[in-house]
Amino acid sequence: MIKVFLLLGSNLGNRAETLNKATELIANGVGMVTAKSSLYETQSWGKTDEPDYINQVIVLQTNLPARSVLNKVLAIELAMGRTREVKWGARIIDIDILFYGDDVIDEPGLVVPHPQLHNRRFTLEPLGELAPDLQHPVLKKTILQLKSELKDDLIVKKL
Ligand code: PH2
Ligand code: MG
Ligand code: MG
Repeated sequence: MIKVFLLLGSNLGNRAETLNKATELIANGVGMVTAKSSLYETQSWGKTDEPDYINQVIVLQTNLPARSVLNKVLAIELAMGRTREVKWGARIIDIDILFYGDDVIDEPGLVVPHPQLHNRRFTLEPLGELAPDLQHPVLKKTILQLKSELKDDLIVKKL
């Protein structure tokens, strides 16, 4: 079994309910959900005039290859009404793969570890709650170390 970390995010509609629904769909179709972080209300990163997000990290155990995990979470996004208009635009649901075990993957549409995770407080705070000592397989630093070097000052509030 591979341990997979996913980041969930929503900044439209009933955000908390959306994340719970997404977790349920992931548990039913992708793999066993073994841990969930708290919910965090987070300022929008990248496009700062967007509504605040709720973000959460969940941990999954699965035998599926990374590409299948990706295809399944993209299908869940679509089933939940996700549309893609502008980069970093508001969205009902976004599900990103942060880590797929220790694997380093760089393929079209599938880059793991997530190439931006170390730059984003909205990711490192919930990730640090679940796995502070996890080593980033490319940067060779723990989540705690990455958090201490973080330059992102956008507000991230644990709910
Ligand atoms: N996702 C983005 C862009 N900006 N900001 C926050 N706070 N949370 C997100 O999940 C997020 C974002 C692109 O996927
Ligand atoms: Mg994203
Ligand atoms: Mg995404």
